Amino acid sequence: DSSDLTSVQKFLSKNRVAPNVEYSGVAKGKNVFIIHLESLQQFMIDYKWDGQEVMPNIDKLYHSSDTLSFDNFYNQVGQGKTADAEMMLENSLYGLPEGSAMVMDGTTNTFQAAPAILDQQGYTTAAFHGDVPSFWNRDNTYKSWGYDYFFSKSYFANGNKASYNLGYGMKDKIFLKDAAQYVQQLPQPFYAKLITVTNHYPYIIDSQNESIKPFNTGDSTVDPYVQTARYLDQSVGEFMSWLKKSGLEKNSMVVLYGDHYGISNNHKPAIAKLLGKKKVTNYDLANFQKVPFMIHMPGLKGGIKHTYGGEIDVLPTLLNLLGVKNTDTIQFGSDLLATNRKQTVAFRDGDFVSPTYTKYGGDYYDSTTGKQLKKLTATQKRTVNDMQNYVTNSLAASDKVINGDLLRFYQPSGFKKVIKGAYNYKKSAA
Ligand code: GP9
Ligand code: MN
Repeated sequence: DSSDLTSVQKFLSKNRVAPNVEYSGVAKGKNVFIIHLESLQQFMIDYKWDGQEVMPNIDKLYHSSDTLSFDNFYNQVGQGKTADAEMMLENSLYGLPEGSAMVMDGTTNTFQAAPAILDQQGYTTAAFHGDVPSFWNRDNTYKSWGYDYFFSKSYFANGNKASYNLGYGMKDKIFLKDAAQYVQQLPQPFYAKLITVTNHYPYIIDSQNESIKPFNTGDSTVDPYVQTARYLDQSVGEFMSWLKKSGLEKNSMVVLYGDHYGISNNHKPAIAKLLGKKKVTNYDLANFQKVPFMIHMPGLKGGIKHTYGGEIDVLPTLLNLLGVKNTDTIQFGSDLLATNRKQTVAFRDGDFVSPTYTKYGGDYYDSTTGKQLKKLTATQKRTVNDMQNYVTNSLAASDKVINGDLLRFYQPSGFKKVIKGAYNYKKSAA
């Protein structure tokens, strides 16, 4: 009930961090692109294989002086995978300990999500995905989040041709090219989310798009990952050139993120080979949960930032850049550019990473050396306990918000409740 909301608010106000004022509003009024890089992991940045740079386009963006890049940014998903990533990115709420919140609560719950917040700032909002709209219950959840438009497969002229599809939907290059046609017609400023799919297990690539050899770990689940990652990189490269050519780049902020690991912890020998190690520890596996996170905008004061953060922190970061007031929202992350961030990053199972200590698979490590701490000193114990409490309480409070549908009792000042019935994503007959 609403007394649960009071305890959540207490927790949040105790942990609230002021955003970086130097960056406040630098992207005010810009179009926003959220480019979801399916299963893309941070270790692939600057990775060389087969005598080549695997992802030259994404690497170039990563190192651009107009890009804010983060090299300690973690995926924090649970069983909901992509859906958990979307939930965190656009609501700063964690996915649930089991199942997918988008599926279980996306239709009925009240949310105060990025599309609704920006819609109320005069933005047009649209999501794009080259598969059926029901996957992860997106068609219902997006209404609750206030998306004006949801362009799924049936909207694309090429969407249903077998040769234009691979794995989970339309091939990324075709999808992004077709989506651009719609993007171009959106009234500005707009917020557009583009969800790629080709770099998804089992990493199927067709011969005409093969441009690099598979890895040679001998693990057939892992080896083709590099081929679809290369394809994703080319797709992003083509999209970015279109953006420049169209003239949209100069008034847009482009956010790119990897949603979760592509190579799961069930493939330790292969992971060791890819990282050039004899064996992987739980510390290596914790590091392996890093995913790319980049914000690109002409004129942005960029650079590679080392702050520890994750998907939960994206929305507060973006709202600060966009100059949108964000002082009384129910959000569990904090601005990645804030100077006094907590930097304890929660994994969905209660493990965590931080600049000092890492807990993964129940083991503790010194984050700076990677050395396992088999026995903690009293001081270490205290620090680690504080971190654990923060992580446990944060996850529990977020779960309370979703399980209790607590946002129905709350409205940030100036925020208008989303009317789900106002949205209809069905393609009307031509
Ligand atoms: C399907 C795609 C994949 O629509 O988003 O979801 P995932 O399996 O990565 O959660
Ligand atoms: Mn995914």
